[in-house]
Amino acid sequence: MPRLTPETLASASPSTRRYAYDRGAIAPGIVHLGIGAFHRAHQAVYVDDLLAQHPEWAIVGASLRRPDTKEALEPQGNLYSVLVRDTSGSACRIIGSIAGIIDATTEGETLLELMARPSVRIVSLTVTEKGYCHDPATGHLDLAHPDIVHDLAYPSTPRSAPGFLVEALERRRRAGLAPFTIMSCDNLPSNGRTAQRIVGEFAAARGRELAAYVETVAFPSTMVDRIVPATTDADREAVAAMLGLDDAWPVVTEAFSQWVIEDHFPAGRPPFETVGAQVVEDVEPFERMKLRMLNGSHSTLAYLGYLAGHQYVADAIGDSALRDLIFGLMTEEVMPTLDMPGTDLAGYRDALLDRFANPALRHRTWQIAMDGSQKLPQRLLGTIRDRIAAGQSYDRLALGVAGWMRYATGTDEKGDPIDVRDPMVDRFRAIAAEAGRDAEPLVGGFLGLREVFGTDLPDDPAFRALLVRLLASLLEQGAAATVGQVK
Ligand code: CS2
Repeated sequence: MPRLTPETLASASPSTRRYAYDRGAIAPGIVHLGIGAFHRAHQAVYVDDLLAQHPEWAIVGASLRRPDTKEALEPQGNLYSVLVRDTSGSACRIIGSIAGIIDATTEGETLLELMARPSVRIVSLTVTEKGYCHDPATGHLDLAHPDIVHDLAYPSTPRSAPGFLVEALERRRRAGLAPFTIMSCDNLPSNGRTAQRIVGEFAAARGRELAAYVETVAFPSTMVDRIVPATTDADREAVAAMLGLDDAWPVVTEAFSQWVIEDHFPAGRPPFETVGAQVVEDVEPFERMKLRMLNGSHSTLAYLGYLAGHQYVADAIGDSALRDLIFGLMTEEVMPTLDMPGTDLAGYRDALLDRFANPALRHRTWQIAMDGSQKLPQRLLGTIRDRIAAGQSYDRLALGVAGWMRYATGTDEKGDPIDVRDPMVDRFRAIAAEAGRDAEPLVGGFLGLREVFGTDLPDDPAFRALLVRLLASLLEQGAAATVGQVK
């Protein structure tokens, strides 16, 4: 089968929607760091809808870790397809908004030169939680992080996102240019403020004048939402059958998509509101709602679902005990912590339960379980803190945390190893090796991870005792039985 390229595009199956502009006339106004599946199914689609009217806002995407996206898409002229799937069927669309891809591991200088060009006015980010090289409990830059140590020693050949951002800003400063706007699209609390703190601290470590310039940078917060599981070979085959062309790396997603953007772009922005994004004064209530409701539920389902033997989210939410747990977690424990006048939170919850149940998306619990140390604070622990402060119960949220601890021990309920992916996995191994299968020392060991739990939660005796009880039950009775008991 021929490969998807600008030349073969005309032969794609006529039912396929495709970009509606002259790609020869588009120019990059956005540089995006972290061009993974999520970005390609989310921001790049919104931009694809804009380019016919606003050709100056195309995207050049960069990968900071691996060359694989560039290797897959460059032979396709950076065209790729987005396959939307749910119970009502599937639809394929070809996206043209990626004007170029840079492999930052070998082309760092090309990336920095581009970021320093006046025509680039936005640098956006989906580098995942760990890409911020920060301490998740406090939100401050981790100055001992190996990539940060490297980037401060060799600032003109950076590896990390903060390193690239600050070096590019330094070049703009020296050239007498205005800064670009930095738009975080990661699932972090107040992601704009978090990015600002980290980039500001990195700049301060480089020098005073640079730090002063970085203070003039705008960091709008955003809330992003679209479920995008990792692409599989079966997805590639499905796309090829629909297109009549081979696409080396399509992305598969749901119909739902949401993007809420804080309106703070002094260097200019595309009219995102004309293509379905919500441009608002204050994003934080939306972010908190999404992180606590969607992602908090997702992580809880991922750990407990994995332990109970569910490979996919749709199977986990199809398990009535887990569904009851997630329904109760959102209704009883999360919704009361959210202050969202005018938002139908029960409707939002019900829509989430439907989205999780989408049988056409094969979203692995193992995928969501990744990087728990970076995710737990904003997904579960912040809510627990609010519940403790209000003197209210949080058993279901605590079960999510205990599920994470059980998962992080690295052995499943059959005694088989779990492939735990997390920047702190070596510390999990040491904790599990020392504590064995005894809940009390395990909880003590995990709560000792201050980067995750801060200093307040480990000192709360009721929180600790609840975790010990739940983890003991997970170890002795297993996830399925324990989930059924927590009300
Ligand atoms: C998921 C998210 O992998 C994960 O941790 O919870 O990627 C989730 O699918 C997105 O935030 C949905 O918008």
